[in-house]
Amino acid sequence: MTVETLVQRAQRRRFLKPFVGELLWPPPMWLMRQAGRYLPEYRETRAKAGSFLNLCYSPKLAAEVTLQPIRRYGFDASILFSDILVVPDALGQTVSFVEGEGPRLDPIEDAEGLARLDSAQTGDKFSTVAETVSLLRQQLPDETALIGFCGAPWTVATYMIGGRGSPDQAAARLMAYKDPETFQRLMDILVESSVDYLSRQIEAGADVLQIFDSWAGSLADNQFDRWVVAPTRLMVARLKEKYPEIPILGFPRGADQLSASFASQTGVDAVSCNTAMPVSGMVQLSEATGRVVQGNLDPLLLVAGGKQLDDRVAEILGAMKGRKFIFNLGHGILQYTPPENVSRLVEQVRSAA
Ligand code: 1CP
Repeated sequence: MTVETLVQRAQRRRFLKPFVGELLWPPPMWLMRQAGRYLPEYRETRAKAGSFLNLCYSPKLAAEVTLQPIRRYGFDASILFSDILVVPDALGQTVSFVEGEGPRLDPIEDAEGLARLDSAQTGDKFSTVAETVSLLRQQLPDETALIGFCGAPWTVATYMIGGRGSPDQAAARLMAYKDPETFQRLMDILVESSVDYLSRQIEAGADVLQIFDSWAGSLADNQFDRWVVAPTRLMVARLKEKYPEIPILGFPRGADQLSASFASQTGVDAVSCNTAMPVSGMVQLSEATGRVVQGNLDPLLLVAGGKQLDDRVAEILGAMKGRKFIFNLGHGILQYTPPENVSRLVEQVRSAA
């Protein structure tokens, strides 16, 4: 397949300009989890779909909810509507979403549980998601970039082993200490299936990828190198070999001081910073790595609104001006965010001088 060159796509889609080294001001912007429950139109489509996974596997409905925040706010990028847990689901693990509580999986406890995963059967579900990407590329405005994504192997493994979200990811960290061979096999399976999943998204029309490592911050530095850096580096290498024109954003949430070495060792084109990263840290990261930096407004401040929001946005913009920067939140938008606060934010970023 011939992918249009990045330089060509960047002429039409301003989101891509920082990736070809063009400094752009006001900076491009989008918000993590920009499609979701804070929007009444999302809640309506979500109700129509029935279950959350059904929404992920209904290309027309998934495309519709992806487009909703673009219609409202005109962000520079849209992100495919899906979930990081589509990969374990496609591998045959039982995954469900309990209303108001989050994901539940039948946890993998040992090598035997791991042996029940079946990489050979992922194709149907992955191609259903790829169909959403194709629909989106037809329906999106030509100037809007389309982000494909998956979870990083470490973060996806925390759910597969813990069976649910947890504050400390103890179950996965314990297995990684006690049985690193089994844990490594799980990483290998996830690298393989995630590269396949992302490749299909690229083939269907994704412009850029983001790899979400939401729980990267819970690991000691040696474990971080082994379970965050190494699998991500492998994924990036495999993807870059096939698709050198597709930029990759990494989101090692909570990596803090390890962010710069994460960037250089994995080969990602951009690093997304969470809220706890100081603004001065984003500046340093930009200088030390030369990569695109994305971040990092506190999602709770977007709920609060008002002068504090305006001031903090101005502070971030002031520090990042003149750098390859993408404006975003430090983590996903919260359910109780007033949609009008998002309008106010968009207006402020768009009028950045
Ligand atoms: O019922 C609903 O509507 C459920 C809420 C919801 C939504 C809107 C879930 C359940 N997933 C999603 C979509 C989603 N998830 C997107 C879509 C696109 C967009 O950004 O607009 C993306 C990129 C994700 C990624 C995701 N899912 C992550 C990584 C990013 C992050 O927020 O840290 C993680 C950890 C998940 C797991 C997950 N899925 C859903 C929930 C509530 C969770 C978190 C569970 C926990 O508390 O650990």
